[in-house]
Amino acid sequence: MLAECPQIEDGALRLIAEKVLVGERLSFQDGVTLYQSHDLLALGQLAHHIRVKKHGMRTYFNVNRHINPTNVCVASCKLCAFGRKPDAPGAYTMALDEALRVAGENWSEAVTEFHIVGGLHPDLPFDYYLDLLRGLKERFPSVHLKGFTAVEVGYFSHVTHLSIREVLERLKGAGLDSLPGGGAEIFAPAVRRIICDHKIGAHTWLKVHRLAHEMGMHSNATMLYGHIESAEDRVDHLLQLRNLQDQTGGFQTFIPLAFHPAHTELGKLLADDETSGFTDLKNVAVARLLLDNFPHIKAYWIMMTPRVAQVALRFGADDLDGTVAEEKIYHDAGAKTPQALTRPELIRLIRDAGCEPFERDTLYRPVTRTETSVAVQV
Ligand code: V47
Repeated sequence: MLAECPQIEDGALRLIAEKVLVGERLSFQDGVTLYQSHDLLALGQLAHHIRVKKHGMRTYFNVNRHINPTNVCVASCKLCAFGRKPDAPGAYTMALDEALRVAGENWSEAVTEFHIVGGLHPDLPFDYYLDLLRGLKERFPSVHLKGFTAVEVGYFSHVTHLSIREVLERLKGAGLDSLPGGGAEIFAPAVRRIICDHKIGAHTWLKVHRLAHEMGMHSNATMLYGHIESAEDRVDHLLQLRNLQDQTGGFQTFIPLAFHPAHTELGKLLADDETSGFTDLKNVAVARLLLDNFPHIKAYWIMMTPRVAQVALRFGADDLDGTVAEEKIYHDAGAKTPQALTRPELIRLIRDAGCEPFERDTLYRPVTRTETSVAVQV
């Protein structure tokens, strides 16, 4: 394939290309070199090579729904526009029956996943979350419950005085099937102190995921980029994830998340506005190249727009996430993307990019549909 990339002029990048082509693991320094490179097409071509080796042109998506039971949050993370103090305008907390009603809105047989995350509420008892999971499982037994970031799990442990393992066991016992990848941000303590001072540190984030994997649950991982972090911080973050994955194999998907500055304290500190399409594609490609043991890289269309997410399918990504209905965290931070896409819209984006749509459940098993079940769209 090097013959197919004669345009790689940078000697260091050519050496990395050779490693990628023989399946050799990339080093910390390789990661920094990749981030420093502006040869996006070369990065994309190498990442696409790995994507094709792992998945061919198959491109995964699912039909899911986000449920954010509360935006009330004791933390005041500078990166976040979603969290509110209890008495602040726009603060909300759903009563249990309301959360169950929201889950069932526009309900169709097509939904296979509820993605449940929220703020760190000062007063809601842990039983609220257990009852929510039980209620969802009872009403929607076929739907996978992916919920609670490691930050929420750490907070539940803090307020209940239960160990993290016990919290996870109780959540699992109430119906939780897997964990989403949120709250990872950037592991480097100096950056974390500024962007999300009130959150658990890297050690606890990784511990929550390690324990979940040991208990047989899968999870995802994210990285928030495009703020004050350096290339070295990003590579360090990715390699810490790769290291845990070597030990547990429990991660399914990595999702690079671009920082959206609107209505955030962090946004006021930054000279630059939103990330560029170039940076978004680079982060997808570098993640695909460094995270050799992660099965999937997700181009989260909500965050990078459907247009850039579609292009990312040829820069290392093999998953577009899902229909999402209805996203709040990014839209509170100024995202101009729609709050939902339909199944046919996702399929069209994938086909347009010359890829093969593959509807999956949360565990990447195929979802087969009858004529009637796809006739009802979310
Ligand atoms: O952890 C919060 C990020 C994450 C902002 O696991 C922000 O399948 C940008 O983790 N600008 C939550 N990002 C979203 C998340 C996620 C999304 C889709 C799929 C999955 C999955 C996980 O959103 C937070 C934080 O990193 N975030 N505020 C902001 N202003």
